Amino acid sequence: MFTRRSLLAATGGIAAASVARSALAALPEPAYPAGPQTEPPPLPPSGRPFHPVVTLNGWSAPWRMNQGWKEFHLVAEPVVREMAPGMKANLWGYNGQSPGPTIEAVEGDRVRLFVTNRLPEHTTVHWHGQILPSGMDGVGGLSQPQIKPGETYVYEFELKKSGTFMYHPHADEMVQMAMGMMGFFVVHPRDPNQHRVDRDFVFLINAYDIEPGAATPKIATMTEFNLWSWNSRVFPGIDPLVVRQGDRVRIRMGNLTMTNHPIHLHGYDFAVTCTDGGWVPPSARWPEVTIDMPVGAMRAFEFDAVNPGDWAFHCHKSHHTMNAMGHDVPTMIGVDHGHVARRMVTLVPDYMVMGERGMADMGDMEMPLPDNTLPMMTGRGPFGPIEMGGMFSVLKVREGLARGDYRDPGWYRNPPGTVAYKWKG
Ligand SMILES: [Cu+2]
Repeated sequence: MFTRRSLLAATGGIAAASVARSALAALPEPAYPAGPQTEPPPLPPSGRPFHPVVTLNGWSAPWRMNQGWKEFHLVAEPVVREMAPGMKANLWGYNGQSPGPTIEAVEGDRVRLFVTNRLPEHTTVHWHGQILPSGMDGVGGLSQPQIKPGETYVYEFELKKSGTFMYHPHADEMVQMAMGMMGFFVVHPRDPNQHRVDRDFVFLINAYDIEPGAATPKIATMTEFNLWSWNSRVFPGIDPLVVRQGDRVRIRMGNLTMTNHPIHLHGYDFAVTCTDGGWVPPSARWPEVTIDMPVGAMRAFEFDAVNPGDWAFHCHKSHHTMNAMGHDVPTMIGVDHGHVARRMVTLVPDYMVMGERGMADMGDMEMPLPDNTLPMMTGRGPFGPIEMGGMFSVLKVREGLARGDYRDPGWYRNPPGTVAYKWKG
């Protein structure tokens, strides 16, 4: 799980922003992820200590220390992302994946971020939420020239505050964000015991419009997306959030879609503790069970995982927990088209009637699908079909897990007498 294919960057033309030429003699190697699974992060190999985050279906970028600078290398390039088993998308991302790797550093670190452009068009990187010099803010045309294909640019700044941030292009944004270019950026407190939690999960909320059977997103779509994803994965491709009972848990999210998402956690109430503007003072934290994620914003919430079980965790917009194909279905509830179906079958042997009693049948149906798409309602749990897709996962709270164990423990075994049951009169 910790092995990563490391590929050497072909160094393109190098344009230095404000860095000594000697520092650019050799670029840091950009590491690549092993796959679309969640990679539990190793402890920081160098630099100041911190408690690393877990990127859902993702990973954290390695770095090297160079004369007091913490150096990262992002390569912007086309990638293939498996959104769930059975469907792959042609996206743009960083270091072989969309989203790119999570950048983790510590308040006070001086970071040097090399960005190599291997896209067919120019790009930049904006460091959303960071307090930095205007010329490092990454807005193409405004704060710097765009990075042309083949060029490498350098961003250098000191991390002024800890918190929850992200990065994304500020060049041809509509296209580059619709294609999946984004990544998480966590700045840990200088004191590792400040804001300390036991498990700290991060993901970006994103969305794509990919026709069933196609693989490349439609980049001009404004609101009618058909794949609602977390870290460019959809249920049942989103890993569960595995937690040891009693742990203090933090979940951090950023929203880079074109609409808000009310993210709902079952089984718990939680406190909103951080935004991309900073930490919420304890006296100002507010309780929720659903947190609305505004567009272009980040939120973190925390809870003590005292209640064991399998707890649904999802967007509360019901179209966002469905995959492609579910959005243009006509309403057939109450329509008796039995005799139409009998006639149709004589003409079209595979003709199928759907939806006259609702659509729950579809969650348990083997339907022929075009290549490279996903059923709109899918997933199986211990009691049957879960009938979900898109932005849905499960928080799995279990007794007695080891500290660093994030492996899926399977389904929860409910104690006797604690499951809803059928009334037999
Ligand atoms: Cu949503």
